[in-house]
Amino acid sequence: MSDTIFAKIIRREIPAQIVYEDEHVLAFKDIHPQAPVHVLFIPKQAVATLNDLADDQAELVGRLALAAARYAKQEGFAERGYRTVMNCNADGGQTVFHIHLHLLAGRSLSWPPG
Ligand code: DGP
Repeated sequence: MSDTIFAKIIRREIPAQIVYEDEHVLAFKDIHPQAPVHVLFIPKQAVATLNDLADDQAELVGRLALAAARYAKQEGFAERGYRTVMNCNADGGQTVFHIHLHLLAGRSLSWPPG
């Protein structure tokens, strides 16, 4: 499996503003925030894209969603609202090939995204 910048963050080889960690999930602030709150939730187990997720890895994405929702509640913006996004491949705008759930909040987000 090819190494990515997120694998380096998991191994603490490069710094990141980590906001949450457990056995399976790491969450840190996006380096190019697109909203006042922009956090990336990643599995510690590397999967390149959503296309590569196996049937027996469903839990892995569920954990990202649960961790993001918990963070939204903890930080007090769950009721006001937020967006979670997982980009896939070129047309989806994916640039880092280790799946990640974007959590965006802190402003009113327009739809559809560009
Ligand atoms: P995507 O385009 O969906 O693959 O999102 C990748 C995100 O990762 C993008 O919003 C910028 C962020 N990112 C890229 N490199 C780094 C890094 O070294 N540190 C942090 N914190 N975020 C990064």
